[in-house]
Amino acid sequence: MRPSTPNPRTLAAGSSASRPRRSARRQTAVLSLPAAHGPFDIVGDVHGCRDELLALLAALGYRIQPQAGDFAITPPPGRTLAFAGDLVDRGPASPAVLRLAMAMTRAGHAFCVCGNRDLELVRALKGRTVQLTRGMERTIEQLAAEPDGFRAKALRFLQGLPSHCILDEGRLVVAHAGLKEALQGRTSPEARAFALRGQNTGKLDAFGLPIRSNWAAAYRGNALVVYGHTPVAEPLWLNNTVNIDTGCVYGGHLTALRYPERETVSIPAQAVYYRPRRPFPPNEAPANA
Ligand SMILES: [Mn+2]
Repeated sequence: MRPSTPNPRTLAAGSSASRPRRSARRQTAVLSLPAAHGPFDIVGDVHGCRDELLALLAALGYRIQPQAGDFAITPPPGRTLAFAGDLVDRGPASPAVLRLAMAMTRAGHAFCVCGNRDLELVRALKGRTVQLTRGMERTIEQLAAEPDGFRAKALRFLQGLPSHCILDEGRLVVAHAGLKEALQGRTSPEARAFALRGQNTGKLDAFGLPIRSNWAAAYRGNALVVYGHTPVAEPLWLNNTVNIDTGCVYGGHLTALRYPERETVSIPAQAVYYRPRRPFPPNEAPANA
């Protein structure tokens, strides 16, 4: 059960709120690029941490040039950036992160899979009632300060994000919450739900939050699955899967996996931007607060 929220509000993007409801259920397909062999730089949950994203891209050898109050970013020759989803929420600069991801995608330098927070923002931008919790309230405020037209552009971008990506002849899968082998390449609601949110065990932890099933422990697939969604103190390798959400927005690190090198590069957060209900790093006593 979701907790009730103090202040449900809506934020419409242009006129999209008046569009037929049917469009809300549009399924975004799997992005299948078997001929894309990389090399790739796959970035974990950014959650609006623009400064750390720029520092990470610089560390990965991307050229960053200021341009009209923003940045033009060029990958090292041959490399492509991939975002593992959850670009937004909780952090200080979600619109700037969206702008960066949108520009790089448009230029063919990046692609991005959808995260559960990205999907929730789609709902908000369509004028649906959303819960202003878990950092969504900050994103809504930040978006309200953006020029006209930006929200509609962001909505188009976010709506087009695939549930997961299959790359390099099927040897590499990028999915926000990971994806078990049987669901890889599938467009079913089950596959989409798994890729965006993972699977819960039906039990709650001491913080009243759902305990997620550890799909990676049972994973025996041939594809390397790169994912995020559940913050970990350090990149977590298990059975040909790797979790690269190292909790930047919680004061951890922003991490990228270089593929096929299978090396991770991490940049420390400049601040604790958000305090989660479940303490970060995991398995550490909650801070006195
Ligand atoms: Mn997530």
